[in-house]
Amino acid sequence: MSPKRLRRLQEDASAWPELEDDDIVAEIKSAILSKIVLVAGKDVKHANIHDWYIAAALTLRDRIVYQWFKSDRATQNHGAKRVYYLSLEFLIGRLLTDALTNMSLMRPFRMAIEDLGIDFDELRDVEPDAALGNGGLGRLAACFMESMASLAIPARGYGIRYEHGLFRQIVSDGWQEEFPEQWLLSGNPWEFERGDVVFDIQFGGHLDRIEKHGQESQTRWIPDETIQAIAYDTPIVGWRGRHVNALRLWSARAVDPMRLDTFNSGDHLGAMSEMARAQAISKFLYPSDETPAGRELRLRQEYFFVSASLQDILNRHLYTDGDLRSLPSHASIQLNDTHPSLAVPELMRLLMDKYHIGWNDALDITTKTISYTNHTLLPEALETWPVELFERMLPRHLDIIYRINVNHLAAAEKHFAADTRSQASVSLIDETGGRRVRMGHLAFVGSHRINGVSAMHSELMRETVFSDLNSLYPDRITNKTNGITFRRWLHQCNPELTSLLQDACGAAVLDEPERLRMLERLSDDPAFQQRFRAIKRTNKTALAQIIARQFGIVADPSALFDVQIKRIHEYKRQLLNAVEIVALYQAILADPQGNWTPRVKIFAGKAAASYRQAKLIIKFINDIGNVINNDPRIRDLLKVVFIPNYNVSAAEVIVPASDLSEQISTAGMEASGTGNMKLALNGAITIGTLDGANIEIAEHVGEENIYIFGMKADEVVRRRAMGLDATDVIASSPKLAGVIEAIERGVFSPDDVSRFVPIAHALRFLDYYLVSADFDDYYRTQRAVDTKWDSPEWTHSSILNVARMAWFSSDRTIREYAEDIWNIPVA
Ligand code: T68
Repeated sequence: MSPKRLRRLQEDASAWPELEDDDIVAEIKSAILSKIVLVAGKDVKHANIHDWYIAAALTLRDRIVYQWFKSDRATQNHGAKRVYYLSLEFLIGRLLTDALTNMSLMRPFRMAIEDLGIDFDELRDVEPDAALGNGGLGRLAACFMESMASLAIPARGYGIRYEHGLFRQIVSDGWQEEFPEQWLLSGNPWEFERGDVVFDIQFGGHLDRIEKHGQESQTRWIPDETIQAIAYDTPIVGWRGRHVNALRLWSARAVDPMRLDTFNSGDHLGAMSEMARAQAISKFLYPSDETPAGRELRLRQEYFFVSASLQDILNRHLYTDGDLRSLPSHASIQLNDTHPSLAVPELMRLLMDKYHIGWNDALDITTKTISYTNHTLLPEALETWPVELFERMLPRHLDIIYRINVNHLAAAEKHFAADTRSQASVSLIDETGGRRVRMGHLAFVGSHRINGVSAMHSELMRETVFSDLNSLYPDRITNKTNGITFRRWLHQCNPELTSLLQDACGAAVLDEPERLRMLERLSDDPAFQQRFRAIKRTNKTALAQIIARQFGIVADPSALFDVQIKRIHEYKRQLLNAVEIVALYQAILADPQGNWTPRVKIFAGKAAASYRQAKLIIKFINDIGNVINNDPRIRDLLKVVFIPNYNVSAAEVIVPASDLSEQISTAGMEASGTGNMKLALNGAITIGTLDGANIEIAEHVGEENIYIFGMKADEVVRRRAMGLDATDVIASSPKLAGVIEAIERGVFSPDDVSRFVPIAHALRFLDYYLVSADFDDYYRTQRAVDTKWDSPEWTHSSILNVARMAWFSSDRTIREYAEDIWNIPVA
């Protein structure tokens, strides 16, 4: 088969059945074999599994490239508007299976690889996760990239090519330890280094003001440090391979590799210090912000990738259009959180200082082009930077921010009249306790649209953090509830369920998720229920085997798999889950012959390296697991498993194997959540609070098919206003009191009785996250789960969860962005 015919087959979805054609398999085999020889430079008989992976990835990449060119040409020919998605994080995971499914080449590749005598699953597992993100925000960016490609929206993601992604978590004696992650160690077959796409990024120095007679004075920035940004492009293939976009990640380097004079004088390390300083920028994801040096590096990262991306965007626009005034009709720049907020002053600077556009036009172009997504209202996560640091690192940007602020405050003065509190609250500069630049405000004022990520979160944005800005600029805040890509989070991670869904709803369900609704009529059909349950059982068995192999813990696949997988954070309340486990343990001990539902409690997640309480919670989960898993009186009715090093690939195994999805954040604190969507889509029933997108999930799946408990957001506010002491709730809850006493007696830490005293103390006196206040309701709700578990009613609800999740596809979310924010037509 000619490559031409193969490409035609890939492009034409109706030719899909032909893809089993032996010719295609033969063609792929021969391409892989030649990569082993020509790229790895090895005789086939010496190739190791890693060589096979690289050869397979490159073979696939060759086929993607043609599609990529085609997509680019089409965009150019139609003069289509492009989206630029600026994000410091892209939590991509593995790309091989993603690209294979989207190119409709999974079956022939699998056959070719197996024919070559290589185990496909083993080959797939060789690929390291690209973990260029911390959690939900980074994963959302990756889902959005896939959806934009699937919807054929011309888009480019911009970020940093971190040499080390999110740390590798090892759990040693129950404690989290962090190790550097090395995803690039053995090369990255997906990326193209663009040696010719290089931009200068400048820092520091001072400003010169040039007074021009009778004109606006001009400001010139004389920076004193220059480094370079080099582009690396990774193709992102959309569903059915119809469209391919690029993710462009920047790597930092010094202008000169070393100072020769210093080297020759004998100072070999000193000669390379400039290189080290430059390269530090793209070395690590989110360096610790505990030290001033760490914070400064973070701001350098933010400016570095914003400046490189904007220079690139403007270059491309000038090349295709020639007039920067038309930028807003050809480009939409979406800021993923405040991390790229410097795009506002940087775009202003480039337009004014480099392209000589006047202030008013520059501001108009900027606000019409940029929009901003907010992902958190937690005060400690709202980014601000000391004015002093700005002055030193980015004096021209501070100058521009001040000028934006002057105009903005004049409008605020008019709007708020005598209300000086509101005037101060909208200022881009926080004057309370050391002057700081408010990055969220900067992004807000420099954007035409600001969005939250769930209905409740967007409403809270209007009511709390941005209420005054909202009153000054009404209608700027809009909601775009998050979504997930079904290709990765259903089709790839749960192929058996996907094939059942195709049987039940027609093959078109892969393209039209609304068809999942057709499951509703089958939700009580015993034969269908049985098939549905069998698939869940198979997925659970696979997970149980991993758990047995890695931790020596026996997890019975017939038990309820109760799963909490996400970053470890106090507001996400893994502690509430753990406290409930202890209460259940005590209840089983008190009534060993009771009719208890067997459960496996599964946790996975990383804590920020500097977050002590979160790391103590990890230790707590592991220690209670140690006691409970080894207590013969429990007769395996309750197991606790902490799966280390949670990442995208681990999620792809855990999600399809879950029965119960723990979404138990303190109401008002989780902006949206997206794990909640992945789990429900795979048939897990949610136990959760009325927080973030849980509320919308409840509306879609129906309140009979979800377990809601706990205080609502307004009740949380009222309860906190009464103080954080939980003595009252503990006094009225013998179960909670029993748990806290056991913790204090050292039942779970016999080697160090005081280890968990900080946890007990928080439960008693510092109940900011309302773990104690919500405990009884949570415990009660878990017992309702027990009652329904493993019944036809349970399966019915589980099926209805799958049937009613279509709305949570990130395709829907992206369509809404395209329509309301980017003004881009979607086919
Ligand atoms: C998450 N935010 C939200 N932040 O917590 C989650 N923050 O509710 C939401 O579903 C998700 O965003 C997507 O909208 C984060 O993940 C970060 O990871 C982060 C990283 C650096 C600095 C601050």
